[in-house]
Amino acid sequence: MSEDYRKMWQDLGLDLDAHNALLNVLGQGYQQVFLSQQDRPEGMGYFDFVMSEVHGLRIKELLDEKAAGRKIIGSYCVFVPEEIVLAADATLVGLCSGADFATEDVEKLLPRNTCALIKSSFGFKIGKVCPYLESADMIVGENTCDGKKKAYESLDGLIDNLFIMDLPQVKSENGRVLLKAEYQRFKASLETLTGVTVTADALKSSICTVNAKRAALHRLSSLRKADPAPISGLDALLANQVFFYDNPARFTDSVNKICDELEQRIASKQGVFPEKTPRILVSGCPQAVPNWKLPMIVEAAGAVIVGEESCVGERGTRNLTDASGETVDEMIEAIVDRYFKVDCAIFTPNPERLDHIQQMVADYKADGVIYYGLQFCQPYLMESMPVEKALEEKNIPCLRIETDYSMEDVGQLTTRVEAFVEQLR
Ligand code: BJ8
Repeated sequence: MSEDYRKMWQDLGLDLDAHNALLNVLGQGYQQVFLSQQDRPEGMGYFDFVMSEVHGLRIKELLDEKAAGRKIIGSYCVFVPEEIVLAADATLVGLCSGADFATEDVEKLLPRNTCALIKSSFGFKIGKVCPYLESADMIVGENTCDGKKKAYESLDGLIDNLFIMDLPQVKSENGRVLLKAEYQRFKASLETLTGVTVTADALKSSICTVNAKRAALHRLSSLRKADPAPISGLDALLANQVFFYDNPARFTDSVNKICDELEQRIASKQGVFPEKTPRILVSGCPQAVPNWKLPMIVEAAGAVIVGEESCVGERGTRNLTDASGETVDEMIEAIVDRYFKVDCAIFTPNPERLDHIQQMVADYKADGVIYYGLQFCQPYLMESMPVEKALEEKNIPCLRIETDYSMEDVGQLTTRVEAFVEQLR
């Protein structure tokens, strides 16, 4: 560890011992899971570098931006519109929440039966181990599931500038009105924080920037339709995870470079798994960095993941925002249109999600679906019932997995996944 980095973390108020312990676990996990894969696309070298510098160079870049007067906004949900953040001359970072930390202390503030994602966000704050969280000038919490909603009440005492965004739960006209009002309130709050008024030009440019990074991921997704699969599910998930905190233009460029390489692989029928390897779609809760447990198990079991119906995946990135508006209001309308299509399980009813899962099965030629639910996540576990029913009616095999971030159930999950993969052969 360089002295510069140590000083940077110290200045952010991180607990250095705890932070180092986290970085060690992260580094070892990454090495074990990613670097042991065979025949990876060369372009993944960029993401290996990003991961090795996740608490280093990227944090330094953000701190340099702050020193130049730019504000950093942290978020826990894909409903927070990056377009508006960029247009207000600020930078958005997703706060990952994909690992257990300080669990004992967290359970003094939250009930034990809270999902791992929420507990993780608290653990990173209480343990003072997340440089993104500590460098943020504003954190956005959103009223989505009950767990998050109530957890933000407790987080409010731990975080200085917490902006709570109220989100609709029904896709009605009233729901849309609420979303627009909340995005306008968010815009006003950002303008106060940054001292920058969002202009039509800035908003148009930021819409194009975010569209470009989503379009790069659409291109990557589309290449995963090929058989043999040109990229592993693990590597594709990593690209979807890095989407949340990398510099947008550099991310877009790097994903497009991988896509160029994958196109050549497809042309020469070069795959990371042999042709006719069982193909799996993962559907359900978000898998945030460094939660690589499920794809690690699935791909070690001899199947390949070809898509993620998830907020760290296609649910979060599909649909571009119409950039043709000429006024700020017209473009806010377009942003509302785009985000209102996100089919999170907090919506009731939520038939679009069922349709999307079936569409993805067809598009990616998946042989089966693994429904991924975090323990105690009511919205996604409840919604697994209609999803399983709809898939069963179409004779699409589905395996429901309910788990957390611990490694205790890896053996048991491996047995179940292996049996499922066998069934697909
Ligand atoms: S738009 S999925 S990112 S809310 S796993 S905390 S739902 S109990 S994360 Fe999400 Fe936004 Fe929806 Fe996407 Fe609650 Fe479930 Fe925990 Fe969850």
